[in-house]
Amino acid sequence: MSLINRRVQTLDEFTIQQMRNFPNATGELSGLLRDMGLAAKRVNVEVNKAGLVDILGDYGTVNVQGEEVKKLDVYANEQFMGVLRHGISCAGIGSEELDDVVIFDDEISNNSKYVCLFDPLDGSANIDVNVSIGTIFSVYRRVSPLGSPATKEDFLQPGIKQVAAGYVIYGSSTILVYATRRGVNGFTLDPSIGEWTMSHPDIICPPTGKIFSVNHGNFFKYDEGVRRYINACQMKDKASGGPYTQRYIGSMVSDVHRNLIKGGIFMYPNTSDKPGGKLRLMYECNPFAFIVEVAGGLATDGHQRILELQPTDVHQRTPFFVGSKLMMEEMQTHYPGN
Ligand code: P6P
Repeated sequence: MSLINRRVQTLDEFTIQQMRNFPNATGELSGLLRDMGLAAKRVNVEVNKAGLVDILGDYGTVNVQGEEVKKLDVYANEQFMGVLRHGISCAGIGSEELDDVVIFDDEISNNSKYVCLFDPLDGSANIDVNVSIGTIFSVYRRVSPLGSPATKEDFLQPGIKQVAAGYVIYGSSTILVYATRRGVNGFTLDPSIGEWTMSHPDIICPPTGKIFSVNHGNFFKYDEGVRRYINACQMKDKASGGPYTQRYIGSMVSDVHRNLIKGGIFMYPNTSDKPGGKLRLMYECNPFAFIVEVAGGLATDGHQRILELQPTDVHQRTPFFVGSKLMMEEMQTHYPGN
């Protein structure tokens, strides 16, 4: 069949179709997801140019258009915060880039149902070596009364309360994956029409896999149970579902996305020098935990389900284990205290 006639569903068409499944839907969540898609397209343009920074001028300088060249993560933060502030769906945001949450506090925003937390550009240290980086976001329904400004309690909800979560990978192609309780779907940016087009419908995390992802450089800083599980992964043979391979890009969105699609386990355990772990609960671990659980996988801090952790701070960290159900269950048998 000629590609010209290929019927491809766009993100906008998909979110509107999803809304039709909920006759009482106001369209606010669909609107918020489309807003995130717009900001991601803008960030994608700048990320793709990042390799040309010499032509564009170093960050903090003024480029040929006379505009100040911003650090990409600052630019990305402004893009996501901007579309949400000027949309009709979000009352406020929390961001990896900002010390505290931002309450939009205007009449439209105060009547908006949702708040959003995001890491606007995770892994940005990888930009100058052309490794994929990404955006990670999480959406909660407010617990504070509509008509009033959002409050801190709207942001400090356990991950189980998320209504949607997603990520963008700015890589060899640019993909946006998001989950609601109804499923996980992936959209690849088609630059020829500037639209997110359905490329990964109904993503399911394979119940097992052969990939384990962990920073081996920290091996002797991990708890004994984690070291025992890593050794077990390295000793897998055909009879025990192996051999396994270790894959670790050092960019969470890429590592977790690959394991979500192919099957595998991603681990960022606590270490002797980071006893609380490195990754952030609210805008890195909760979104991925939600997405992977909806797709059939599991996510814990080594002891309990990530989505059941009660947050006390927007920037708090947690040990993080996420991936295929059977691999996660095996890992948990090695982890101390289980
Ligand atoms: P390490 C990137 O800085 C990041 O936050 C995640 O994207 C990534 O998984 C992790 O840190 C890598 O950390 O300590 O292994 O370099």
